[in-house]
Amino acid sequence: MPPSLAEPVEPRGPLKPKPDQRGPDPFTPTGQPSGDTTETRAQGGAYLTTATGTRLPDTDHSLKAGPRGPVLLRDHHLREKITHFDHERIPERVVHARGAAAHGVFRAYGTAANVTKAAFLAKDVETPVFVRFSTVLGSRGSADAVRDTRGFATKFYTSEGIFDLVGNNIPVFFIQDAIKFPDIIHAGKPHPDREIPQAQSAHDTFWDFVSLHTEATHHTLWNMSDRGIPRSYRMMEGFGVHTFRLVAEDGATTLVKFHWKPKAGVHSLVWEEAQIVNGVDPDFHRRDLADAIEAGAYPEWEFGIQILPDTGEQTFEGIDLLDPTKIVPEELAPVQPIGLLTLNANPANFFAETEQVAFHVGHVVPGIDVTDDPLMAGRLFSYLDTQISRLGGPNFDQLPINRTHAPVNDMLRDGMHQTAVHTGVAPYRPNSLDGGCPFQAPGGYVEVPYPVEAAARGRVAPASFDDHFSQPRLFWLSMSPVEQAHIIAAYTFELSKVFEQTIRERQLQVLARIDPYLCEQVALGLGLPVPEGKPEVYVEPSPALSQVGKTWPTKGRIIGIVAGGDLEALRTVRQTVLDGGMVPLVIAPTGGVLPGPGDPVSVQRTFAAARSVEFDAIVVAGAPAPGTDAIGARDAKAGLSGPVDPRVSLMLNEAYRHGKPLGGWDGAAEAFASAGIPPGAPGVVVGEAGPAVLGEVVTLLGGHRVWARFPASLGPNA
Ligand code: HDE
Repeated sequence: MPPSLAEPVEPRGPLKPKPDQRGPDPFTPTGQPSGDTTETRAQGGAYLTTATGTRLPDTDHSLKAGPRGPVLLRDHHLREKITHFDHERIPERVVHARGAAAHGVFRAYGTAANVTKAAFLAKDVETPVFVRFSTVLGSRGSADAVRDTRGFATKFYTSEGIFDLVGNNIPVFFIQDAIKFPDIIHAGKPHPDREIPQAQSAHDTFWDFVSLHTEATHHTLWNMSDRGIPRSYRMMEGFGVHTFRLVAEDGATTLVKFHWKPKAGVHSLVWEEAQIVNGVDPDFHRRDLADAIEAGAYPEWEFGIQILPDTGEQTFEGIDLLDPTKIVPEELAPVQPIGLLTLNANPANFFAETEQVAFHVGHVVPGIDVTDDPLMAGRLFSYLDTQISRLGGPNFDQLPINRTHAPVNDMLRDGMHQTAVHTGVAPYRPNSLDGGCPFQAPGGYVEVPYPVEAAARGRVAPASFDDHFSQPRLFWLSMSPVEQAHIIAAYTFELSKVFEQTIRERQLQVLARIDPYLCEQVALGLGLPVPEGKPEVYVEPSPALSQVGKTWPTKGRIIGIVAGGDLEALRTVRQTVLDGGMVPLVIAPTGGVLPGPGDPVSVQRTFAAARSVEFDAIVVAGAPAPGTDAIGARDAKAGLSGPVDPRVSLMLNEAYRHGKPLGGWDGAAEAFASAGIPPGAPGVVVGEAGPAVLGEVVTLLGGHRVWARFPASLGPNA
């Protein structure tokens, strides 16, 4: 039955959760299945109650001494309602505050079984997961498409306990030692006096720090590349960053780097597009993830490892594996797929799940161990510590989203927000009163007895950590010309927002040590002299780092269809888009259904609400209807003659400049011309009405952008 416009007057039965809102199976705080099979949503019942279940006949009026009299202090319902509201907010995460998450499942291929005994990596084992993506710098309400690193944190609810892989979409970090974390974050956060800019690195304190602290050069270069502005959470790689140590059944150890490879490909926004997105739809990435899952276009990643021998030096081909500012190029150690992650359910409640989920680098399971990377050591302390203040006490592991799916028999007791009702009298060991339980578990988690180097204690770092420039150069040389051009533009933009000239000049000196052409072009853009300095090292590029030049699936991509005269062709194209697993959005002057013969075609976006950034490609299905004024749909008229609506022209112009495939027929050429698109421009398909044009557009979309439209870097390394 369609929902009525009037307020309902009769209660209805409890609401079932939508299929994609089901969280992990309910478990008791001690990890046993709860046996609670009710599937109602909280607040799904018919009648309003207090927090303690007493039914309430009125929640609209405070208890008063008469209609015009004072409100009475004894009104418990008023005080409970307001007090609870007053305490609805908890502190946001100190970093990674802005995020979105989803439930899913991880299925292991079994290909890692020879290097790790972790039960969840054995062949065909399926493990429930919860994944939270995030930006780093912005606060909880900040925009999604800012230039920043993205968090990629995965909670595996394995049969042996929780494994949290708390990674990023960039494989290196700004610092080599955790003691520098407050410094980099203080530099990146808004200025302490005015608390601006929000969620940006384009400001003085950030560039002041990174230009002085050159171990940040590699990560900063990745941020300035297209990786800093992902198209979607679904289209990002993920990295464990640190080197981990795997332990096989026989005790043999291997060093590994963890990778997530998105099935949809690694794609980015272009900078102008990202800026428009942040105004038009600040929730762009959050919406994209939820919409895709709701539509059944489940995002998928392959989990992979680079396998590196566990030699005493903990280096590989001269690369220090304990240095988190270094990658191991895939050409030297290929990423070997070990399983598939599928995100298939949206959270039912943002606060309960996405906000309260608590990751911790120390949550590991038998078969996976950490290394002596000094950045990791600090993280092992920090994540537990931060949850205690953010989630208000030491019992956050009992929150439903954080509960392990393995049985829990700990001897941790009491504390704020304790929800378990522990039985037994002897939470200590040894005991006889509880029959000696819980016993220490044979075969449980044992830290690898890795020898500690005999050396004098000191605030020191290995000499290899002084190399801050070989890998930034490697990254720069691995980029395609168009990616290099984007990097030049990004540095130029960011540094042009820096007020202090000395900081800009200092950063140019850093760029000179990455590449002379990069430095020269940025200096040119800033109108500053090119400093002395040149790269000190020779490195081989790693083609695997480039995002350009490959072909990717188009499933789940969004095709805007501007409605024109030929409804029949529009219907066919719309259906073909759907059949291809993509999302068609029909754009027209007004909402409702398109006027014309045959089955009705619904409009998803009006000219007033549509903006190019929402679409991966646009098809103009004949001459678009002109008939609205530039403000709204009030004066809409049917009819195809007249000038192209300026909002359609703007949409096509932006899509063109952002390298998006375009296609159309019957009058589309005029629409493209109105957008300033030259005839015969690359990636603009004008032809016969219908699927042929669409086919070409989709083929172009497989390459993500029409790269030929971008000015490429013309430097000597191009
Ligand atoms: Fe984090 N980081 N981090 N970080 N981090 C946090 O933990 C920290 C680092 C990462 O979706 C905090 O629960 C230190 C590297 C992600 O809930 C905090 C250091 C990498 C998330 C914290 C690092 C990350 C966080 C804030 C330097 C990639 C979001 C709230 C030693 C490998 C997790 C929280 C989520 C969150 C500390 C560096 C990834 C304060 C001290 C390197 C994805 O504990």
